[in-house]
Amino acid sequence: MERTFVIAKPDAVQRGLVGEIIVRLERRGLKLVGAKFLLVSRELAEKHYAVHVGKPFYEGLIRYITSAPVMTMVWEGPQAIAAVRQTMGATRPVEAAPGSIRHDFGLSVGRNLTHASDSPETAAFEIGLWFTEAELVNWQRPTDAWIFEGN
Ligand code: D4T
Repeated sequence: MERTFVIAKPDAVQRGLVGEIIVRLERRGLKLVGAKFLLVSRELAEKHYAVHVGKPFYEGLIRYITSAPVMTMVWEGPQAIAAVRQTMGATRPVEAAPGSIRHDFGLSVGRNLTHASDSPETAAFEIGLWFTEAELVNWQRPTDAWIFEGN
């Protein structure tokens, strides 16, 4: 079973889309194992976006993610990383597939509503950065056998 890290970014919170994002991931069959609503510090934002230091959009990205509260989450499921990125859609909303969150609710890359880990290494790093082990919940769902093959 794979875990991935998700942020409903400030624009998603301000626009009242946190519930919509959660509904879509729940409906897909993914399982929520951690959640935290917070205002992101510059220090945490810089650690999260360290790979983008020096890029033209870096300062704007840090300003955006620290501008208002975010909802951070950890979701679990088979191939959760790929599944969640598919549900989010491509980074640029106008390139995101119809039916994806970024397509259905977004227009600008700098206001693309969500973040989701893009590889197992990134997921491990990001979950460790944003959550402690004690904040993640291992729990059983009776419906898992109807969603996860081989369960
Ligand atoms: P995140 O990291 O938010 O899930 O986005 P992606 O994984 O889909 O995209 P990314 O790492 O390439 O970009 C991180 C973040 O930077 C913003 N961005 C990106 C931007 O404002 N302008 C740009 O030109 C690019 C490439 C959007 C997402």
